[in-house]
Amino acid sequence: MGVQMNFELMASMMCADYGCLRDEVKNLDKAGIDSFHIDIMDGRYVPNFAMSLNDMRFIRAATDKPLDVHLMVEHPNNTIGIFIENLCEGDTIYIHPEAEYHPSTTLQKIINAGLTPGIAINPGTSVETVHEMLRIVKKVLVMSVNPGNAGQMFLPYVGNKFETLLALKDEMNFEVYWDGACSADKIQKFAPLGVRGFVLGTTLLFGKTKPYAETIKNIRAMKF
Ligand code: S6P
Ligand code: MG
Repeated sequence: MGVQMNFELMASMMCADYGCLRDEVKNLDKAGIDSFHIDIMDGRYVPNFAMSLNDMRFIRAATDKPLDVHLMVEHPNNTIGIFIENLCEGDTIYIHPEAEYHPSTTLQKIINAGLTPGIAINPGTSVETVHEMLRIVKKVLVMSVNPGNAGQMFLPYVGNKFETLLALKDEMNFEVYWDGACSADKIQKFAPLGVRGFVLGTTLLFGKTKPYAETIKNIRAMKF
């Protein structure tokens, strides 16, 4: 007998078709996506530019579902205000702790604004170096690829980090999320272990082989 698993699915909007962004948002919304993952890059912290503030604002206005904003920028403390003022309660901002001298100050600004604070952890960053921040964040986004691009290969050594974080999450009151090369077999394995949500990019959602509604329905119908 299968067990009903309760997990969230986020759409990685850097993989969407910008020729028809409004339709993309509408279709994903109707297909039952839980939130929209917004990858903001500055060309310095990562060697790429993905989405911008304007893309984020457009999507914020085009849906009532939460946004999940992943800042891959140097010194987010300098610009956090412009993201905060364009988001609302229920939205999450993740920062990369190694991109800031005092990441807990930036996280405090997110908390004070009534948004959900999160940190994103790179494949090469160990949990030990961010341990104290686990006390103040609500979400931890584990990067299972190096940040900067969609369509990369899963890095198997990241698996151990999920185990470490899952063992701490109840005591320290945060949830664990997956970002990068997320395939159905990863959801099948990690949802039952307690990973709360998965960012779907080119691997599972935007390959364009099936309508979004069918892909999402198939994932939710998986047997655990
Ligand atoms: C990577 C970014 C991610 C990607 C996601 C795409 O820097 O943070 O959110 O958009 O990994 O998924 P996929 O399946 O193409 O790896
Ligand atoms: Mg991301």
